[in-house]
Amino acid sequence: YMRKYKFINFHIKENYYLIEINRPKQLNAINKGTISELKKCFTDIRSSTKGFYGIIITGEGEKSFVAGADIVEFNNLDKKSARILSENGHELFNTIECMPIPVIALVNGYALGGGCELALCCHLRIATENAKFSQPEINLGTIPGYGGTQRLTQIIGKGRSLEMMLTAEMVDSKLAQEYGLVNYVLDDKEKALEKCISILNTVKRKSPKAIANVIKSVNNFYTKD
Ligand code: DAK
Repeated sequence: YMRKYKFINFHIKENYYLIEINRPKQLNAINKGTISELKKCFTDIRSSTKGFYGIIITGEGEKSFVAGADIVEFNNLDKKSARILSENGHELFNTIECMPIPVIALVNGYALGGGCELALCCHLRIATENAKFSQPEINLGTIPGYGGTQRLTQIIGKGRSLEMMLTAEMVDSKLAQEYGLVNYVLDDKEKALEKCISILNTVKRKSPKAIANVIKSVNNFYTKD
């Protein structure tokens, strides 16, 4: 049994799962509904990983992975609802980070704000040439709301991470590769998908228990309590 979703497309492939954020008119910005659907989807997957070697998450179309949190929703946020939103985002992104099978972000275009944070909680990032990363929250007078201050710093280091978060400047795919923000850059989405699948085909020959334990142990390096 698998659910139907409104804001995401969920594909069950032969031995991996493919999730597409499907709000192309909003450049796949993630609203509250998308966060809760992703939460349900990853929770379902977590209980049926047998025979599945990974999860690929991407944005519908060629232009954007996720252009951030849905800023239209920000208009009517008060202190309490902002806190709930941030907590829900944190829960989802922690869930993704702790999945027992590898999660690969196929970053096809804009990965801004919450979209960059979504890519960061995945285990690997494979980008297309037109990918652009940024943490522009400072322009809205706030900070990354879903754990980006920690994860970006873990992945690219303090100096680069502070520069991205203080300037809000976009980092293109070439610089992202130099930073180690992405594992690989491919010409287009089709080639990037092939690369994701080829990585998963390599991983699938390993012990599922060892894979889960590698992810768990690496995550432990960053756990403070
Ligand atoms: N939310 C909602 N709609 C969006 C959107 C977004 N983030 N990004 C783009 N769209 C919509 C545009 O409004 C436009 O809609 P229509 O006008 O067609 O109705 C459509 O997508 C196409 O966009 P453009 O016409 O602007 O396309 P361009 O190619 O000209 O420009 C762009 C692409 C990505 C440069 C531009 O769309 C842009 O600057 N978008 C906004 C990017 C952005 O600022 N994202 C937010 C990042 S900050 C927190 C919780 C969460 C967060 C922080 C705190 N707490 C609770 C504490 C997270 C913050 C963020 O994610």
